[in-house]
Amino acid sequence: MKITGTTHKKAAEWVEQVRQLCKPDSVYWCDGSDEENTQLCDMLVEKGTYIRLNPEKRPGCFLARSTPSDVARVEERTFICSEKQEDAGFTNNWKAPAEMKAILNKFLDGCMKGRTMYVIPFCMGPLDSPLAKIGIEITDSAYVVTNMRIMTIMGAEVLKRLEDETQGGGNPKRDGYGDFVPCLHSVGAPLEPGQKDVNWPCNNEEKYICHFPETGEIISYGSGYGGNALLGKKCLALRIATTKARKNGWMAEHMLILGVTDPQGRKSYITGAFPSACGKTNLAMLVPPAPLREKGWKTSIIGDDIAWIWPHEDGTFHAINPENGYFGVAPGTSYKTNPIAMDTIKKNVIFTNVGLTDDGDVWWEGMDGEPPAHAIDWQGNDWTPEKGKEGIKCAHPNSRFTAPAAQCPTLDPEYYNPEGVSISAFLFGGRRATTMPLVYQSRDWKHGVYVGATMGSEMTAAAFGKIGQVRRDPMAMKPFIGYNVGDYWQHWLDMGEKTCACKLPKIFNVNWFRKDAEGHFIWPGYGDNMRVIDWVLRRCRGEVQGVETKLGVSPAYSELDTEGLEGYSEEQFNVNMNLSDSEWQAELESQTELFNNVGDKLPAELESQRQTLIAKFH
Ligand code: SAT
Ligand code: MN
Repeated sequence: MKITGTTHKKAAEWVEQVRQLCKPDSVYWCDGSDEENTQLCDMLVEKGTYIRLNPEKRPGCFLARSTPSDVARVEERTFICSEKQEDAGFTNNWKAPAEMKAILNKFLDGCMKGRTMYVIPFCMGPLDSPLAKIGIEITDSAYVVTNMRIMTIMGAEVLKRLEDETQGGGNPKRDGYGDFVPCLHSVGAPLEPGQKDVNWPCNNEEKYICHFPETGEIISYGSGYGGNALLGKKCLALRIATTKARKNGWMAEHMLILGVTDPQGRKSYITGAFPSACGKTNLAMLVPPAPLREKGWKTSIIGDDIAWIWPHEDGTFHAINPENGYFGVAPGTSYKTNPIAMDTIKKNVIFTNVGLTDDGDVWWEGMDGEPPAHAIDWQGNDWTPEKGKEGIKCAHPNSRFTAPAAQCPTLDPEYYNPEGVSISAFLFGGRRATTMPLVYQSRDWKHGVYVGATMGSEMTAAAFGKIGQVRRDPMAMKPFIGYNVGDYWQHWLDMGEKTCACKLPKIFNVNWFRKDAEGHFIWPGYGDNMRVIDWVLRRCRGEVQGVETKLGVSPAYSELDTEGLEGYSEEQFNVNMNLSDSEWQAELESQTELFNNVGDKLPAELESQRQTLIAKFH
């Protein structure tokens, strides 16, 4: 169904206003149809932005290569533009809205010259969900359109819903009913008449990823990559959503949602927040180890990145995944580490910045089998395993696949449920070689909030500081909280009052990455993490006692299902669970830096939680 405009007055006016400012050659309203997608992909192939992969090996798949300067989110260029600086807080860059709008308007004026302006109506979350958010992204990138089509519900159906809402249709309980989130994106590369376009247009000098929480707008300029450009994801579903969630009593979190069926056939759901490089996507797609599978354990996935959570009428917290696809890191993904992901990305996938094999398939570091004898790397150069030995990567470390959730073989049927799923437990977990035990349950909600707030992870890449150094990443949300982190923690504490303690999700901390004295990982990780989740779920049901420790409740060795787990003795378990007074004194001391940075907005409760632990580990 072709669309040419909308009866939604505010949307129509906004699109016209943007058209006048950005001055594109033409305006195109996306209907989200297959035909439209085929046309856009064909056009991108013709332009050179997309390479069509071998239809026998990867049907319906394309490869895009970005410019080397545009390969990831740019946190230094990401801004929260609230009226008051204190409403952005120390985790965000800040500029006053009027000042930022003045800067942006200069760049936006004529920024789409020579290009088509695409209007993308999209919805995050099932259309009928009370938490669903309708957005309209305006972009001058067809690459963005084709990715948004995978990552969101997109097109005519969404626009019709928005229009219907002005007539009383749809779900009147939807947060944001009748309205939409305006998301403006430009690659910032206008074309002069006759000027030939490049494969990956972007602006190498200027990038601005801006959020206006008070008016709920997003404006992104200069980048065409990932979360900078697919505005439904980190910009809407996290930064803007956190501000709406705070106002309206729900939570927008950087969490996976995993379904687990136990041998009795009982289904439970947990969510988990993990900083980057801690195996979040692998956990979301976890396959239980053979002995547990044989007993009847099964897993399913709802989400791998973002959870929207609210106190449901049934008294428990429910969650939906606002996304419609997976934008996953390719390198390291293999049948060994993540068979579910490998099966999800067989067709209809957009690959960005991975390697291209001579037979028209994709390749990246860590894929199963031998590296190809020859390939084209992500920058378009010849690549051989010899080059690999010299440290030249075939795929960029942040290369991605964009794959439809519906293609995931273990997608949970409740993924489509507008009411979401009831959550039994929240997991927090960073990468820590020392200090943190394999798993413990926090004493209560408030203690759990403290555990999440002080979460830290050792860096595996030099991007954020020294390798091995602990970077604090509260709730894995440091770059994604759209307001002051102190207020965000207070919101978490307040959420604990929304229902009786017995119905709140139980909060656990896990650490898959502890090392022994020789520097080896103690816990095997990957699928075996199911054994920890089994204990977590039995704790939630009150079926195991656990043992009290200075931190909370941890499993007794006998409570952990270790069947078939070779080489994990009780002795190793004890090393895995050990709490060292000196390590904990250092840990608690190092948390002061974070708390001092938060300053006046630090909820007293969190410092009091820290003091309680200091007294225990003195
Ligand atoms: O590029 S995204 O922001 O979508 C993914 C990530 O960097 O976490
Ligand atoms: Mn993420």
